[in-house]
Amino acid sequence: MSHNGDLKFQMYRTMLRIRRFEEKLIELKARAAIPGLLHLYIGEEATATGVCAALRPDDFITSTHRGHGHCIAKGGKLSRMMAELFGRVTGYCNGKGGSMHIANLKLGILGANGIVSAGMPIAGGAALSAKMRGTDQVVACFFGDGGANQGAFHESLNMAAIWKLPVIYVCENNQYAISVAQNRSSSISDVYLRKEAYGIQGCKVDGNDVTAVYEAAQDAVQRARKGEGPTLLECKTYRWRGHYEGEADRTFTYRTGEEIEKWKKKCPIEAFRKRLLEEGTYSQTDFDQIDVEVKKEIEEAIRFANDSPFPEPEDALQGLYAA
Ligand SMILES: Cc1ncc(C[n+]2csc(CCOP(=O)(O)OP(=O)(O)O)c2C)c(N)n1
Ligand SMILES: [Mg+2]
Repeated sequence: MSHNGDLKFQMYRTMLRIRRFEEKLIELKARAAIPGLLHLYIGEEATATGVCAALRPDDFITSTHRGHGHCIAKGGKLSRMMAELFGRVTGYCNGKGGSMHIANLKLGILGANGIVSAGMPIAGGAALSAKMRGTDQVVACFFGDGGANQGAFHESLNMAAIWKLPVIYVCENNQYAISVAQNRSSSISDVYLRKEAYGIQGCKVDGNDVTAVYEAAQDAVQRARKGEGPTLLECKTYRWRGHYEGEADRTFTYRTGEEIEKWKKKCPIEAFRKRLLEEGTYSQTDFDQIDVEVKKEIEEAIRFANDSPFPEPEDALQGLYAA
């Protein structure tokens, strides 16, 4: 049975593509097949997927250092992302950006970003541009619980509030900023409560429940399109891997194995698969088929990346922006 057009099935597929893509990266990184730092999104897939499912292709996102999930959910091709991670010329940034700089204007992906919260002012700028051009495009701005304590957070939300900019500020509260637990860096555990300080709308949702995220994002997107201003949407979630891939040795110094196991039981993909099976619209055969398709897509992405050339040394200064 084909469910390709169905939103729920699409969301399931997107989450699985993110998960399998990054699982492959774990393997590649372990044998040093790719250069650079990798911050994996495994465990948090429902957040990017639910938010981006509420967007149109011509809407924008700004991303973070943990950006693979955002990019895939906004329509990024696994082949061009893989090529970027391999440093090949066919990658989204011609192989010069790597994991933390993947951007593609055609897809509305305004960039992953190695600087915490640096996407927040960019989101405000893109939203102001949409408003001035008289389009009804909106911007989803992803950032972490750590990012919520940066000055750029305050300045961006304040300005977006007074100018009623069409931004959905999506706080991915995975409870840690590197090794710092959120309760050591903030006196409140719910970031969305800060909406009061700016006079904007906001709420919190289970960031591991893709339909809850989708519905909350849809409300926020509708308000933004109507010119009713920004929303602060907090998604409670958890990262399964270390802060960056390779951190494993330090993991148990700031969080316990039991805590990680507890969250693994709340796997967003597994929970959604169970729910869809219970609803009875999809059978195990549908899920088996999707597994095969995604596996094949990833193998093809690796083949594409491996077959692509490195950039030429004389092109080193092409496509750079510097003052
Ligand atoms: C301005 C700035 N300060 C510090 C860092 C180092 N740094 C990289 S990621 C990170 C933690 C970010 O935590 P959070 O925003 O919660 O995102 P998460 O890694 O949990 O997804 C820090 C402090 C940085 N990249 N940029
Ligand atoms: Mg965090």
